[in-house]
Formats: sequence, C-alpha cells, structure tokens
Amino acid sequence: MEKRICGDLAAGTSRFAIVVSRFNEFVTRHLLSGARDALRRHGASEAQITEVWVPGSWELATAARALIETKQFDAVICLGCVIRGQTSHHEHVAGQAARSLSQLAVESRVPVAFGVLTTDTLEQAIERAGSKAGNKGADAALTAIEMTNVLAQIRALAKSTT
Ligand code: INI
Repeated sequence: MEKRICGDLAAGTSRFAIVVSRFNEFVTRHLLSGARDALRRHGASEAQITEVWVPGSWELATAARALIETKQFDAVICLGCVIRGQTSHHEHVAGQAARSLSQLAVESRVPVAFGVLTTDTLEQAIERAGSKAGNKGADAALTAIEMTNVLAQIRALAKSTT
C-alpha cells in the first residue's frame, strides 16, 4: 500500500522554543511577534512557547543547542536579522548562523527553523518582518509546526514496522 507522509499545521501538544537575536531588535521583535502569533493561531498555548533572547545571530545556535539538550522542546525557531554592512563582518555572521543551525537540525534530529533575515538594506528587512513581503518569523513558526508533525509520523512509521 502506498504511504504518504505530509505534516499538517496543527501545533497539538508540541513544545516550541523561540530563540531571538537582540541585534537589530527593531526588526527581530516583529519576527518574534509574527512567530508567536502563528503558533497561537495554529493551536499552541502560551505554556507551549518558551522565548529566549541572545545578543546576536552568531549566538543563535549555541542557545538552540542548549535548549535541545534539555529535551523539553519538539522544535526550535531561530530568529535574527543580518543587514549588509560596510565590511564583510555580516557575511561571517550570516554564514555561520546558517551553517551551524542547519548542522544542529540534522545532527539533533530536532527541527530548527531558520528565521534569520539576510538583507542588503534595513528597508528590505522591514518588508520581511510583517509588511509587504510577509513575516519570516511567522513562516519559520509554521515550518517548525509542520516539521514536528512530519517527524512524529516518521517515528510512528518506524514503530509500526518494527
Ligand atoms: N548580529 C546580527 O544578528 N546581525 C548583524 O547584522 C550583525 N552584524 O552585522 O554585525 C550581528 N553581529 C553581532 C554578532 O551576531 C555577535 O553577537 C557578535 O559578533 C558577538 O559574538
């Protein structure tokens, strides 16, 4: 019989950690409210959401990993904003954040949603934080919900075939 796994967007009883960067807080606070709003509208209660602030996007993976190690979370949503500067510093921050978060997700097998904006200008960042280009914090939260449901189904499949 054909098997098809597709995660839905119901938060269920999953527990979510949101790690948010204080750097460019003017933007990231809107990503945070988008993420919280999406989680709540998809059924999560306040008690299912833990919010953690870190200094910058560079620090997101360290906090995300520590949260995963507590085994108290089904998914971690990482939010940050890297805006091009006059030196290459922003490239190191953005590249390291992307690499370390993707590696953490694969190695831990816990969904880590990447809600880090990387833009050339502040205007582009604002557009992606709740104005004309949507809210990437909300998108990351929906991805986290969907992935918890995909992984739950894969784990159930493994149990049913052993
Ligand atoms: N952190 C960001 O989240 N966004 C940036 O644009 C940024 N830039 O360009 O400097 C940034 N730097 C701080 C970095 O994340 C660390 O907090 C810092 O280097 C200390 O480790």
